[in-house]
Amino acid sequence: MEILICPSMMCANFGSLEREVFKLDEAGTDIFHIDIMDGVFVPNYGMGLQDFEFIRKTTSKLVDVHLMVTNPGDYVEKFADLGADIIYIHPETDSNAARTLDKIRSKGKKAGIAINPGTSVETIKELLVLVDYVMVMTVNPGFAGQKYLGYVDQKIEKLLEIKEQLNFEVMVDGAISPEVIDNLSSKGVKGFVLGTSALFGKEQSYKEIITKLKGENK
Ligand code: S6P
Ligand code: MG
Repeated sequence: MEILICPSMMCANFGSLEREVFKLDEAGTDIFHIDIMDGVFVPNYGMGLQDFEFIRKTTSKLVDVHLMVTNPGDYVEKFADLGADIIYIHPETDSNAARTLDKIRSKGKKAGIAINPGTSVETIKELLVLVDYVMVMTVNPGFAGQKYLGYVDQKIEKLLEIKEQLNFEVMVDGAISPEVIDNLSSKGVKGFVLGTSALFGKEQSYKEIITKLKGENK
């Protein structure tokens, strides 16, 4: 099973964003991952609409948007219209996540939920028939460069057991290192958001890193 590599663009070098996108595209990126934050749902700000639009027009690869904002239902149509291929919402901050997921799909886009480390499978169970992707946060969302929270592994296993039957893929986001990829890809996790732990700020080129990760995790 080929893994999906999703660079977290808030970790890129903004001094040369266009070059970063070209290099990552050419290196084998599958999905560009764009973190949007509102300073309320998480205590930080991520990328903005202009960043999203710039990256969207600079690559023909898939682009996702990870909405770490309160009431994400108010924004999904906007991002669908701007060309997001996959839209992740946090059900923890949406009083009608089922409606929001429907909205995403009715725009012809793939729908995803991103779930915090403290959110259990039981609380999102009914949403699983409405999603294409479940992105398990392996850090508390809001910041790059944190530590991997090992207690989330149990939840990942639970989701992997039911993913075929309910027809969704499992993705992970937060402190994803090459070791974590080895371990989780062998269990059936499909996609990996890569930030400072595996991809950005390293001596090796993006191409060397991504080629190696894909070669080792088939
Ligand atoms: C922040 C965001 C993530 C990070 C990414 C950073 O919570 O959702 O996408 O950008 O996890 O990766 P790393 O390897 O620096 O933890
Ligand atoms: Mg993210």
